[in-house]
Amino acid sequence: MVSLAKMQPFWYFNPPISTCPSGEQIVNGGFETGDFTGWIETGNNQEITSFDPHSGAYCVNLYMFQSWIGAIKQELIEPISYSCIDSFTAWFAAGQSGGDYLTITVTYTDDTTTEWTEFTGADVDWHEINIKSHLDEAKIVKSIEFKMPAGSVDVRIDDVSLIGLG
Ligand SMILES: [Ca+2]
Repeated sequence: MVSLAKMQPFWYFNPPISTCPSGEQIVNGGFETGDFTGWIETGNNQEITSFDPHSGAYCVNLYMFQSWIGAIKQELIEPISYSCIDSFTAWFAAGQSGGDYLTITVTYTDDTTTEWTEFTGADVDWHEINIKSHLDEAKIVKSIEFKMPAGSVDVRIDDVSLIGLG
């Protein structure tokens, strides 16, 4: 006679364990501290501004001045695999000078990167970037950087968000 114990499905003994981090993984993604808390200023020209933020009281403005460019980067508190990412988004808009470009660079734990450039269109409206849709599904994200490509002038960023599935 077969015992009941032997008839238990495999998952009874090996329940799936989620190791994904939960909730918001970006520190100060809306810049509402009014400073660069959580971010590394990797360029020369970046400032917190209260000019028309996407939400709250502040956003960040990357701008060009005397050929120096603006850039900011955030190292995640904990690297996160693609399969653990529920959503990864940001909002960006041209500054007061019109349509402009923004380069996004995601770095993985093996130090390879995914990099692409977005264009605001010729207006000052906010646009959402679906960062997750650009990612390498086989890799683990460790940082994200926003910078102005050469020839760009004035770009705002707000509400950077990475939600974990845990
Ligand atoms: Ca904000």
